[in-house]
Amino acid sequence: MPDITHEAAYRAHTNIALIKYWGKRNPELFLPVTSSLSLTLDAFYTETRIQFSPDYTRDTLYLNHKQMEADEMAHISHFVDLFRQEAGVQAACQINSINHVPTAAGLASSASAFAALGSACNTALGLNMDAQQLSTFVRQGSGSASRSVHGGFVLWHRGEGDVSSSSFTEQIDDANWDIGMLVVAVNTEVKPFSSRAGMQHTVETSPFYQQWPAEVEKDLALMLEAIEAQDFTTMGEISEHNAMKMHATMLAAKPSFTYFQGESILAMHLVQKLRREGLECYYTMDAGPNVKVLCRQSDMAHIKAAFAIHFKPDQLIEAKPGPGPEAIQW
Ligand code: 2P0
Repeated sequence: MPDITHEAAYRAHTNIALIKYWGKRNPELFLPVTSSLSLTLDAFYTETRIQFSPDYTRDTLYLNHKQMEADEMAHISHFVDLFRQEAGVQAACQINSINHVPTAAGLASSASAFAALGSACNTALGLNMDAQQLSTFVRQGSGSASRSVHGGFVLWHRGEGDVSSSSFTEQIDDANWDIGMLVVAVNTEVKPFSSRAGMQHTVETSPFYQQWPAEVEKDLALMLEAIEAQDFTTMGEISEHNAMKMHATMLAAKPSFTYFQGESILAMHLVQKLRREGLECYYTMDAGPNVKVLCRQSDMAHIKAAFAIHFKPDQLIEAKPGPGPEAIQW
C-alpha cells in the first residue's frame, strides 16, 4: 500500500431473522449449524468510516464518539485483519462508527455494525469483493451481520463442512411489496445473556436443540415458497413458529434461561388478539426482550394504534424493508 491514507465510509442496516440462526458448528469461523433467512430493515443502521494509515501506531475505534477499550478492540482488530491479510497490507486503522438506533429500542446491533465496517474495509483496501464473498468475511465479525450485506429478504446458506467460502448470503427477494415491521421496544434494566453465550449454552445443554436443525430445514423450505408466492399469511405463521421453537430450546437449556420479559408476553398476546379480530400480524423475538411484529405495511397504522394503548410512543418504531450497504460521504 502506498504511503497515504486509505479510507471509506458506509451505511449498513440491521436485519431481523424470520428463520433464526441459533448455534455455530464452527465458532472460530462463525459457521452456523443451520441456514437462516432475514429481512433487512430501513429504520436501524450504522454508519462507519475506516481510515488506514502508516502513521497510526495501533487500531482505534470511536463508537458514538466514545473510544473503545483495548480489550474490546481485540475482536475488531482480528476482524480487520481478515481484510488486511487479503489485501496484503499492515497499516493500522482508525474507525469512527455511529449507531442510528432509537435509544429506547436497545437494539444496538452487531449486524449493521460489522456489515458497515466490512463494506468500508472492502472499499478502503481496494479489494473489490462482490457481496457474496464479502458476506463470508463479514460473517466472521458476527454471524447475523453476513445477512446485512444485502437488502430485502436474505438467505444465509449454512455451507459445507469447515469451508468458509461455502457459507455466504444472497438476496432472494427485494421485499418491495406490502411488508412492514413494528418494533416494540421493551425497556429493560436486566443485563441480557449475550446471544453468543446464549446460543453456545443452548447447543451444549438443551435436549430440545437436537430437533432444531430439522425444524429449520422444514421451515426454510416453506418460507422460500411463501416469499416466492408473496404469501404473507404463510410467511407470518412460519416466522412466529420458528422464533418460538428457538426460544423453546433456551427454556430447555440447563440452567434454563429466557429473553422474555413481562412486556414481551404482553406484546405477543396483543398480536394474537389482533389476529383474532381479523388484523393479520405475527411476532418474532431475538436475543433480547423486544418484540418485532411482522405485518402488511398497509395495516401498520392500525396495528400501531392498537399497541399505543399499552406502550409509550417511543417504544413503537415502524420499519420497512431496507437496502444493502451504501457508500456515504463522511
Ligand atoms: C438471528 N440471532 O438469526 C439470531 C436469532 C439472535 C437470535 O443472530 O455470535 O449476534 O456474533 O454470530 O449474530 C444474534 O447472533 O451472534 C443472532 P454471533 P449474533 O438473528
